[in-house]
Amino acid sequence: MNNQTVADLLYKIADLLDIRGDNFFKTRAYRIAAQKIEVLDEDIEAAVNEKRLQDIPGIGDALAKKIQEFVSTGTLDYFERLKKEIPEGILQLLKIPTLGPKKVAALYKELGITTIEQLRDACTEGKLRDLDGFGEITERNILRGIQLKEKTSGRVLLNVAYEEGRNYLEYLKQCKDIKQVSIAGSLRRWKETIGDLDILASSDEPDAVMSYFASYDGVQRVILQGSTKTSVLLHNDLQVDLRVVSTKSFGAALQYFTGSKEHNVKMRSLAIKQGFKLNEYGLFDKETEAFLVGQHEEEVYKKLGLSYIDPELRENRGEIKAATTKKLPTLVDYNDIAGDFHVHSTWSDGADTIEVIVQQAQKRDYEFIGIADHSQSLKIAQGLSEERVEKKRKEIEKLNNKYDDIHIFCGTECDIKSDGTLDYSNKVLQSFDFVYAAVHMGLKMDGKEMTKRLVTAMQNDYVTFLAHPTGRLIGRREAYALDMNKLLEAAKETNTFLEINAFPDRLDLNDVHAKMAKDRGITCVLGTDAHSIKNLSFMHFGIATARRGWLEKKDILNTYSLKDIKHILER
Ligand code: DGT
Ligand code: CA
Ligand code: CA
Repeated sequence: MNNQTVADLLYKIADLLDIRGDNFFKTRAYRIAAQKIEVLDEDIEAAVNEKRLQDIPGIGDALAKKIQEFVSTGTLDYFERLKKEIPEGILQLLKIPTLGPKKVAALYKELGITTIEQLRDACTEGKLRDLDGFGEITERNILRGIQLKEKTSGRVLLNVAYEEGRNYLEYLKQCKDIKQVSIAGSLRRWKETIGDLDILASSDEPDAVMSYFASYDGVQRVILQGSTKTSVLLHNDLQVDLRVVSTKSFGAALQYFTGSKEHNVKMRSLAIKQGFKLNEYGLFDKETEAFLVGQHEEEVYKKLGLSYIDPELRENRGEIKAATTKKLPTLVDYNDIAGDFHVHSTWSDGADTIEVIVQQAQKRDYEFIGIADHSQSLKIAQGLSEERVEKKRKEIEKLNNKYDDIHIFCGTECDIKSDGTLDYSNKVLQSFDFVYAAVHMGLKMDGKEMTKRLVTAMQNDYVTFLAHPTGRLIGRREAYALDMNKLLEAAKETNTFLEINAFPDRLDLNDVHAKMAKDRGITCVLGTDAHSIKNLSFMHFGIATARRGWLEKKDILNTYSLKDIKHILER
């Protein structure tokens, strides 16, 4: 056992004691000892064996006894007991700037929060502001802290990981020693940012597979190479982990390595309750250790009495309970989308003409496409004057006559001014088939004002959709500190469809908000915010976000028949 491991343990104990509220001198003693051991220039095991621990300044009898126990047995009873009182996972919360032990303790005791995911959800849902010593500002600071942490810990946007993953998978599929291969981890769950890429394969020749994996063109260096796990770093510094298992275990391993960790923890305890043991090798009988299932993921869920849970739902947000009672939603499918409402053309700041966009939409088998260019005040994006709106409408009319197997909706992404009024007169707004209201300027206002601004905009009779409602840009700009409940209430009241913007750095509404909208009976609308035809392919990130928010077909306007959409928009 090396010195750092011992030091780390002592630091952990100090943190846990801090959270428990123990006195300062006690926790300080652990930290001082940890520091001394970190810089010790001999092996701690030697000091233990020769009973010289107490010679190290800062280590008294009690600590020496604990260190000795840990070094000789590999565990420490005191630490194990402490972890029963306060879950160890909670320690990662301390790494978020602005969160000290007192706050972490309150989050745990009042809301049962033990992970960053839960904390993010609680902040997003506005659950912290009512706790003693917290407020809306704390929520915002915590969200900022989490974002900052993700940024600095090198997470990439979903689309970047998606591209890399797809290419790597294509390459692996050509390996003759691989029987099955799949993406796992957060990418399989379509999370909005990805820490590292996880791939799972089955094979009888793991070493050959690992060598093939490490020889991929995009590899910058091999971090570690073993026969069950190999990790490489790609040229863009994205880490990729490959695990190789036997065919018999492929399903159980896929379940395990897809995560999320929180989902898995629940799954394992459910298995234990039913007399099973679940791990990455399979589902076993707890008593006899006999292998029961493991080849197919579906079998694992089935054996535990659950309906199959789609990877996008595996975030421990109630999916396991819903799967026991057969109440899981039938998620919107990646093929259910009949068109895209949010596309910019050369009329404003898009790169392609409407006709080129239409042809590309046909290739995607869309039944309709919505052209939503910017409004007049947005000069940097060549927003359209009222006269140009008219000309654009004429062009769309012509194209609608020319192409009869696709319908083109003439829309706009109209700016919402600071006071909530819109950038076009009602007369002009009325001339569009649909109106996205959107904020692009004057972002510096507090949450209350911004909520009012958006609500006022939705109250305009001609506004049909609210574009990227929270304004966040992942890793670059935080969401407005909106009163989400008020916003949703207003959307419901005014029959406004809320956008799930599919552009990878927006994904706005996010999964949690999308679910809140669904739960209130609000219909969402998907748009890619494409500024070139290439961006039309972002749609699947929007669908994934909808699926992560438990949305079904009926919850998304883009899945309706063209006839129904026209009817709804005419209202
Ligand atoms: P990421 O990479 O941060 O975007 O998120 P994930 O979910 O891909 O996490 P990662 O790469 O650390 O691990 C991949 C999966 O492996 C994870 O979702 C669940 C499983 N896993 C990893 N470590 C543990 C663990 O300590 N316990 C359990 N139950 N599952 C784990
Ligand atoms: Ca991962
Ligand atoms: Ca990983």
